[in-house]
Amino acid sequence: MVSFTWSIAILAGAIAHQVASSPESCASFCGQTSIPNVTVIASEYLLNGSQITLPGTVESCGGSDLKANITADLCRLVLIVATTPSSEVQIEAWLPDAPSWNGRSLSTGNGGIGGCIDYATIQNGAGLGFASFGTNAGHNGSVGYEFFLNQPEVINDFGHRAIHIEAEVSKELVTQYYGSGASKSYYAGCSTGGRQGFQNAHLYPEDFDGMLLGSPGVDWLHIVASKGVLAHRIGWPDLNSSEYVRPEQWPAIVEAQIKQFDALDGVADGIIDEPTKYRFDPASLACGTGLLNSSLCLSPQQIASVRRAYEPIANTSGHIVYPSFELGSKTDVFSDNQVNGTASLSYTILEDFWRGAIYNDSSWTPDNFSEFDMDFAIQANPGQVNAGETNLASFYQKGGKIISYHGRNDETVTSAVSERFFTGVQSTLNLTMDDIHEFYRLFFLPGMHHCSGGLGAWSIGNAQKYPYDQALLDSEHNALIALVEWVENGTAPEILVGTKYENDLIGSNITAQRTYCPYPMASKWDGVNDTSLAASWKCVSY
Ligand SMILES: *[C@@H]1O[C@H](CO)[C@@H](O)[C@H](O)[C@H]1NC(C)=O
Ligand SMILES: *[C@@H]1O[C@H](CO)[C@@H](O)[C@H](O)[C@H]1NC(C)=O
Ligand SMILES: *[C@@H]1O[C@H](CO)[C@@H](O)[C@H](O)[C@H]1NC(C)=O
Ligand SMILES: *[C@@H]1O[C@H](CO)[C@@H](O)[C@H](O)[C@H]1NC(C)=O
Ligand SMILES: *[C@@H]1O[C@H](CO)[C@@H](O)[C@H](O)[C@H]1NC(C)=O
Ligand SMILES: *[C@@H]1O[C@H](CO)[C@@H](O)[C@H](O)[C@H]1NC(C)=O
Ligand SMILES: *[C@@H]1O[C@H](CO)[C@@H](O)[C@H](O)[C@H]1NC(C)=O
Ligand SMILES: *[C@@H]1O[C@H](CO)[C@@H](O)[C@H](O)[C@H]1NC(C)=O
Ligand SMILES: *[C@@H]1O[C@H](CO)[C@@H](O)[C@H](O)[C@H]1NC(C)=O
Ligand SMILES: *[C@@H]1O[C@H](CO)[C@@H](O)[C@H](O)[C@H]1NC(C)=O
Ligand SMILES: *[C@@H]1O[C@H](CO)[C@@H](O)[C@H](O)[C@H]1NC(C)=O
Ligand SMILES: CC(=O)N[C@H]1CO[C@H](CO)[C@@H](O)[C@@H]1O
Repeated sequence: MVSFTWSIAILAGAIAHQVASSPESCASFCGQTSIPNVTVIASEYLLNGSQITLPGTVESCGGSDLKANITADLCRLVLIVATTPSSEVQIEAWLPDAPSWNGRSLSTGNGGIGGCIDYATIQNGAGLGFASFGTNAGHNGSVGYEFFLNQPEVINDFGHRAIHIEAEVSKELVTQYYGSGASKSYYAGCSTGGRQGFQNAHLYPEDFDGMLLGSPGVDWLHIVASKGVLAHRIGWPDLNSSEYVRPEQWPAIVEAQIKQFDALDGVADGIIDEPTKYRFDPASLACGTGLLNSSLCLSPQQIASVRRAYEPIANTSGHIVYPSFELGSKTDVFSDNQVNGTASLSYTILEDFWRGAIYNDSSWTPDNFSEFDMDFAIQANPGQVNAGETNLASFYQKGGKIISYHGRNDETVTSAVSERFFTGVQSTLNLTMDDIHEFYRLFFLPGMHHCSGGLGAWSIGNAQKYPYDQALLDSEHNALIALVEWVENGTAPEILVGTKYENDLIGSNITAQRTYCPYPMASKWDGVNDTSLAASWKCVSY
């Protein structure tokens, strides 16, 4: 249990840092800096409560209408860092005035194929007093492939370099701006941001003291490839084939899974708490059984397709390399695959990345995608993007801490990926469960989609999700605060409490809360009390 508030912690952090910061000191940070390869292209002093527009933002990062909320009186800097003669990253820095600076720094990552600064996490971080940083990972835009064509160094930035550069530049900048370095350096990211974090802990263990890593896309190439493999398993791109299962059939298939498995965890709430425990047989949805009407029921060939869709993925030499798709999760990432009767995969990252970075071929399409294309990508591993490396020994030995979380209803990164990675780190480092829990704790959140959203009580101060609930800024309800207390006070998070709000609007009326537990413990209803109260959920070992 927590017994002190975050505001006390902020003050404790700030005492040592009474250095002046002001519009003048902000303005003085413009142009060339003494940090090698770094140019400040914009500096502006902004007041808490104001809102800024970000003109020039590319469409897929929010467009010219993109706005950001200023959450402290701060100095905002925009930096360009030349990473090689043919590549550069853009870094966003929000530096709260010295009185509200908590003495720490917070860096952030990206999503998908990157290219967008994570303003949501920066806003949250600056609001708590962190000197907060973001990066475009070396290119602008989260859709497209042109930025990767013939640009191996841009791929290197996205693949492994951008977060390291962000960490180094942020350390230098904090020292120059405040006159003293950050007491601790943190990182928070989700999805690709989670991948970047784990990879950074492996490659550059000195960069951060604590990392909050959501729904991590470790083994990124298999994650992306799986969308193409599963689409082909259900008959795509031949929309007329007898194997093809149409988009409108999938919600009924997922509904049937929820009907069958939901209550087995003790609570009929529409949430399958542990989807990896079950196997689903679609035979009950066959035409003629009466469960589904004539427009949705499955033919024998379609039943075989659905079975295949829920099998794990093996590479071309027969080794299972990617776990089964999550039961109870919406299937759009592979089943939303036609536009007006023409085959077209809505999950565009596959085509973009294989075009731009794997094959360097702007005419490539995933129409004939197979496990050969998957294996080829794993072999090539451009920019070291795959990031499945479980050797976190240096990060562990220096005392770094990782809180990871993953929704059990994640359609994009199957949550079993986190289970496999955690177990992999444990075995690579030869750690007992107590040992690994000294530095790495994984929390599963049943009913959470990818990074946020879903039926579950998913709000835990998630990375990439603005705003924080100002009434719940404590180490039980906010995972970043829990991380700080673990790193700085040695208080490891025994539980996290997730919150569900009316209309899923963070900060509005609370409709439910639930206790979550470090894996391999799981959260189970006590069988008696109100399921919408956190205290009714206990950590149990399965
Ligand atoms: C900024 O804050 C307002 C008011 O709280 C909110 O409605 C809006 O969504 C926020 N915008 C961003 C970009 O976070
Ligand atoms: C920013 O303004 C909000 C709203 O007035 C306030 O709650 C918050 O404490 C301020 N933040 C800082 C860092 O001053
Ligand atoms: C500056 O960039 C060049 C490549 O453009 C690189 O060789 C050099 O190491 C960089 N300097 C530092 C201090 O990072
Ligand atoms: C990204 O966009 C910014 C302007 O918002 C620009 O300064 C920068 O050069 C662009 N980066 C790349 C790699 O195109
Ligand atoms: C599918 O069948 C329809 C009509 O039966 C036909 O118009 C269409 O061209 C076929 N599409 C393909 C990709 O074969
Ligand atoms: C089949 O069921 C779906 C969902 O309940 C409904 O939208 C659709 O109209 C039904 N089709 C027929 C042919 O009854
Ligand atoms: C699909 O059809 C709709 C309605 O006819 C049209 O508005 C839309 O542009 C079409 N989309 C594509 C990609 O052709
Ligand atoms: C398949 O996966 C196994 C285990 O990771 C690996 O040893 C093997 O080289 C892979 N085969 C191919 C063709 O990539
Ligand atoms: C793993 O650790 C155990 C003690 O916890 C030790 O007995 C064993 O030799 C270690 N194995 C390896 C391969 O280091
Ligand atoms: C650490 O613990 C002390 C005493 O329990 C408390 O006063 C302080 O606020 C804590 N700091 C953080 C960052 O949690
Ligand atoms: C929150 O709950 C109160 C009391 O039940 C109600 O009056 C209010 O309308 C609710 N607020 C919202 C935003 O729904
Ligand atoms: C936390 C909580 O509310 N516990 C209650 C659960 O139900 C039992 C039996 O009704 C009560 O005794 C507990 O106080």
